[in-house]
Amino acid sequence: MKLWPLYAADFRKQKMSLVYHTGWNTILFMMVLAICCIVSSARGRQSDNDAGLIVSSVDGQRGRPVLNAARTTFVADNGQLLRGPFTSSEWGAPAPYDQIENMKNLGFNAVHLYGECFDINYPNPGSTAPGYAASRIDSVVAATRDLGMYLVITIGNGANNGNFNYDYVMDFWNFYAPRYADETHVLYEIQNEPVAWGPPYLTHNNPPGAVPMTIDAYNIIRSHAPDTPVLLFSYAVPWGSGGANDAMMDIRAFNTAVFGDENAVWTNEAVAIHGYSGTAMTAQFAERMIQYGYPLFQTEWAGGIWGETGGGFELYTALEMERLNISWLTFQYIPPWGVADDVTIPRVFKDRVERAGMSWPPDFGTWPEQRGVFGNNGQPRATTGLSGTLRIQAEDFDIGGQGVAYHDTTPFNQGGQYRTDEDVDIEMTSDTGGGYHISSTDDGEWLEYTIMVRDPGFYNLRLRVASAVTDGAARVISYNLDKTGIWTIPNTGGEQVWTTITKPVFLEYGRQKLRVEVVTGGFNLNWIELSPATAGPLGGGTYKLVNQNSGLVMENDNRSIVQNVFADTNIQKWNLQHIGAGQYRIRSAQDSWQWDTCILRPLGNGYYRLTRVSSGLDYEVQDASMDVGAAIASNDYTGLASQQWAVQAPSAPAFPVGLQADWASYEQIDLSWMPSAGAMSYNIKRSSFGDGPYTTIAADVIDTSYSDFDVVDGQVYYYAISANTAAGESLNSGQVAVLPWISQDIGAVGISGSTHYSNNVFTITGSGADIWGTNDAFRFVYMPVTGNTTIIARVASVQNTDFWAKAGVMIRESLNANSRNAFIAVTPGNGVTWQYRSNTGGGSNSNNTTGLGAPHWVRLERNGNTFTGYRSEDGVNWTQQGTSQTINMPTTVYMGMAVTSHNNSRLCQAVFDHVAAPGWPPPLPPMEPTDVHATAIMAGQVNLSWTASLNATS
Ligand SMILES: [Ca+2]
Ligand SMILES: [Ca+2]
Ligand SMILES: [Ca+2]
Repeated sequence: MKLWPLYAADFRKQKMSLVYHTGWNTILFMMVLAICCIVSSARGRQSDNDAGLIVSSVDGQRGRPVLNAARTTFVADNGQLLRGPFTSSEWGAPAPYDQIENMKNLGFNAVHLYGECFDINYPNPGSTAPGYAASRIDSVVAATRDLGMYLVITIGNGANNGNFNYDYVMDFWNFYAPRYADETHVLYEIQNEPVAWGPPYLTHNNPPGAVPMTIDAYNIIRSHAPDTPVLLFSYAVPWGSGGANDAMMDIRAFNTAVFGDENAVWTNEAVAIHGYSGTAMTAQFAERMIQYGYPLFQTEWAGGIWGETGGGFELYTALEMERLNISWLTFQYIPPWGVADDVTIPRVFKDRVERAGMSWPPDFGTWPEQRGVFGNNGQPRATTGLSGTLRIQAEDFDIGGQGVAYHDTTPFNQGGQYRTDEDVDIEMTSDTGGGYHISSTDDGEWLEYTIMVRDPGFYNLRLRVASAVTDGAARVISYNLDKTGIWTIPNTGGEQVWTTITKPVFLEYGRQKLRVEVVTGGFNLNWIELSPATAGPLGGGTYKLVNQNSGLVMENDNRSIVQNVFADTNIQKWNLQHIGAGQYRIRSAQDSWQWDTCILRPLGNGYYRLTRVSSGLDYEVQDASMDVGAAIASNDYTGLASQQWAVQAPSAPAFPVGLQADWASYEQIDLSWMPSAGAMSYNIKRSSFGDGPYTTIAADVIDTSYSDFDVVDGQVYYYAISANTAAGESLNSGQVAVLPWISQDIGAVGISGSTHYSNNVFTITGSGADIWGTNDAFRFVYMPVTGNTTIIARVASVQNTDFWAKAGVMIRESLNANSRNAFIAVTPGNGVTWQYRSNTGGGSNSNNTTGLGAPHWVRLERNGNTFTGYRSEDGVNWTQQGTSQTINMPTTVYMGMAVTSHNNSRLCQAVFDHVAAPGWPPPLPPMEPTDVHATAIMAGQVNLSWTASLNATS
């Protein structure tokens, strides 16, 4: 079994195999390991005695990286791959020592440094000469040396990407090659992306001479630093196996010039590659280069993740580099600054690795978890197209042991079958097909399976179960999301009487851990199946796609998509064909042009999300425009009406749009809307709960406005309206929530902000220069509150309009810009900040913790005149941010959520959920009662009983 192909060093293999192949003993062994770590502060990296230990103390300088035996890459002195994020000293101070040290906690042992950026005019008089960042580079060399990490130094491109300056490169290496020649932890990478594209550089004219430059720079480095590993070429776009053939032209030219032999075998060199031809092409390039015998080093790539516009760590290239045994440096930066994403933000890096069950043996610390796939050559079991079924045997749970791949409450495998060194209980099964099943399930146990979902969408999830108990229950989690809720396991009439239970689930694209939780045990589990839904939520046919916000339809405008007034023309109609898993091909009724493939995701209110299969992003009308001709684009889904679509027969009546509703007084809510095409009258509907069920409070209203007098101050009301037309009643309009919260801009904002509320999620936009100094400018969603109070919210996201954009919870004395206030906020680039203005019109003070980012919880408490801010990763464990402040405020203050873009020409969008404040959240709708029993007692009397339902008050 090739589980961990990365251990080049035998000592490590032995130790790690102990970890993997023991169940109960794992924890004990890890404890012993931990104790060893504590007592061994100085460890000889080159010695075999303790090199397998996981150490997080300062270690001192590492030995030279060497090419591994398989000649795939440079590895550390203990055989580990080099892995790291980047920092830059091109324009200012690089990451400081403590931030570099923190990288060890993220599983890294290396740093990529863009040391200087070349001056395109060098050596013209007045241009910047190499050496300008020497003291900054020295600091990173020293920090990585002391921390026992490796460092790859290169020349960055600044504003001249895909270019190089020959004189600068030569003078740079004449300056720096001798400077760090004796630093055994340093590698040199000649020049970042000297050409915008991939190989062969020999034939590139723009700029020409990248191969001669490489040859000359290499000779300079070698003349000063004979033992330092050198990375060559730094191809931005490796471009598959053909690219590898082209790269061989460059390599042969290099070899001939440097070694006098075009087939020279490298001993201290590797080809640097970036990932900008995509995962598959990059991997194909690497495989071919390895066949040619030339080692590689991945020194830059970045990408998105399914369902997110943001960048961040792109898993799949990293997984390919791990599979191919190639060291990698990802394009996420070490705080405090950089040009991509902060690697310490969990959403950017750590969460992605964990969600995917990705693992590697860290040089330091205890993360990532040591886990892997059982069997299947160590590769995740993958869904097989839009019609095939993936069956995962329950007994093939992941490798990693107790607390990592599973939780089991009893020592040893009580069934004694199949995997006898694990604690999970496994028996032979009597079920069809034989094999084994999981037995002795107990409350709270769980099992994990790393899977690969190649086709996102709707699946039928099946569990093969047998149970002699009536109250068995499970829950299935994947992509870190609850897919099933609590799922009752029926009593099948015996522990060997098997049945299959099914639930429809939505699965995101990609590698993910699928976890089966035992909510209430007592059942047996043989296998788990995933098959794509064979029918979609809508039948195939011709539809119009109508935006909920604008009421306008998608139109094929010469193969770009815009919104327009529906005029029943073919360019406004679309043929939808279900191809499996809820995925639909969408073709224009005009010319059959296939516009896209989308998953139709019903929202329960008659509308759909149109989620692109390729990206996971959702179609929306750009900027929520109401204008004819506005573009249709895809973006992160935040629940806005402009992202919700009616998929309707062309003849369906138009639904009303433009519904507005707000308090007119404490006893009156006024509604108004735009007249809709074909409407003869309107029906007014209201609910106390989001998305209904609605009660029609007025029917056949002729006007386009209405006043609701049957309301009570302090409650939340949801309204929707429908139109009555000759063709019948329309779909309900989008819903409007009337909240006890008030939303307004504070101070001098450049653009007016907005607040949208749906399903307990607030989407708030705000502009404004800042909440800081003597005056604030932002969007505030608030309520007046009297006395001691607390507000809690999770900042689910905050748009990066500036590293100092802010989204958080605030208490302020007044609605004036210069008001006293206390504020705890999440920023895109500066972590969580606690700040306050103690005097009206006075300055502001703050205390921030970097390395944190949305999603993150914030809490603000008032106790008398003492204000305290807290932050939390999970809403359970809270850490005070900064110190409590005494601020004189009146008994009644304004409390709520605040968003500033820190950029007056832009709106910053922030999403808040889990908001808790006095009287908020409003009560949930009661669930239907269950288990209703009627018992005849005597003539004239029947007794009824039922199970109390969630949230019911009577
Ligand atoms: Ca057990
Ligand atoms: Ca068990
Ligand atoms: Ca089985």
